[in-house]
Amino acid sequence: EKVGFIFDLDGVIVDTAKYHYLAWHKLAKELGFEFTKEQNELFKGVSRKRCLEILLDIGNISATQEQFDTWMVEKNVDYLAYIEKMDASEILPDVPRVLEYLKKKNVPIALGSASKNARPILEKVDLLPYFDSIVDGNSVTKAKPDPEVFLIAASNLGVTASSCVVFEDAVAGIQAANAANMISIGIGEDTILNEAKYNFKDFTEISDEFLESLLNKNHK
Ligand code: G16
Ligand code: MG
Repeated sequence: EKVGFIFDLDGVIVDTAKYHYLAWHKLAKELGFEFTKEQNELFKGVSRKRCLEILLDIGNISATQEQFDTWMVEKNVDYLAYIEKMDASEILPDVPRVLEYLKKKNVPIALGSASKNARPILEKVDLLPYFDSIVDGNSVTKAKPDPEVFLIAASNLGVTASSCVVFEDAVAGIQAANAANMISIGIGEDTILNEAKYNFKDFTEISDEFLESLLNKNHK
């Protein structure tokens, strides 16, 4: 039984959360309130639409559909201005080593992200060629913690769900991976990602031996 690997984007491959934050912060300011870094934690792995709903809740602001749509566009335009300036130096530590290791072993690799900007970001940082399938915010109808994004990725890779390994930095993402019956690996704070099967601070802590054990399914 072939093993497949699925990577989340924001917080796993690149730290775009800081750019999402700057764009949301600017919008909040225009609407007359402060949006904090702590509040930004709630936005990780969450769709753009849901983020704006939460933001308006925080600011206690009600919007017409037209205003809502305008603000969605405005936030994304600001976000894309940051993305435009990204390059390979923004790839998180040891991500290329892990991707290279898996590629050498002919392991199928997918992206499983909530972002509608996933493809241009991978292009910007020169990682697009590593991915056999990209499942992003344009291809799913149900957001994490629903397992849909990862189940589509598994099916695109031709791998059964239980033979997939998922790297995630968001609680909702770990829950989605678990709901899909996949091996969930938390990247970040183990106290926050305590539902994950394994936890690592970042990819520098993930050895080739550990990757090999995942491929051979002899990890515990
Ligand atoms: C990412 C971020 C979220 C963001 C979402 C949608 O998810 O973590 O904060 O709201 O994508 O992004 P966009 O506005 O580009 O469509 P992931 O799943 O890559 O961590
Ligand atoms: Mg993420």
